[in-house]
Amino acid sequence: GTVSAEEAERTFIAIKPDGVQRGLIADIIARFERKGYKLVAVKILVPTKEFAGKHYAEHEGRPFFEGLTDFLSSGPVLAMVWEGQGVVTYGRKMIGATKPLESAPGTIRGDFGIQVGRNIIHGSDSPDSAKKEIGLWFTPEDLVSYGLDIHKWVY
Ligand code: FUP
Repeated sequence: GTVSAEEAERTFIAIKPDGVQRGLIADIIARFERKGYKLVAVKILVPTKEFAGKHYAEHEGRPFFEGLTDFLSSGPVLAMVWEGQGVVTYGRKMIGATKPLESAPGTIRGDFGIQVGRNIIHGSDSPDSAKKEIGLWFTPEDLVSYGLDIHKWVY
């Protein structure tokens, strides 16, 4: 069935500098794409440390905050918005637990990571944080509205 762009569920996904440097962009995008989710915004950028602090504002004051924001601003990040039913919760399932050694095999962090400070990818943890994070990283005009119809483009 179809869902209007206004009511479509969206999540913010970012491949962190370790994931970009390790050449995992295509693998990670492929997982979301094959699941059936739709990529509606994407860009690559090096966030400033201040911007990284805004993204992780809820962790300000925690002992790992400095290291975390240094890390996120240390190189290119691939920022994306993915759309589809259940994409916030199921996206988190595909990503795996925060600590890679506690995330299941078959998840992104489970398959590729070892340390919590190098856990490859970020995904919004609720529809509310998805809204906030999409608004922080993208403008409304960045989000592309389109239908997916394979047959129309093959024939
Ligand atoms: P997640 O939503 O799975 O990315 O996890 P959190 O929001 O709890 O943590 C955000 C980021 O902080 C994690 F990706 C990694 C980092 N972190 C640490 O480095 N040490 C910790 O003890 C907890 C989190």
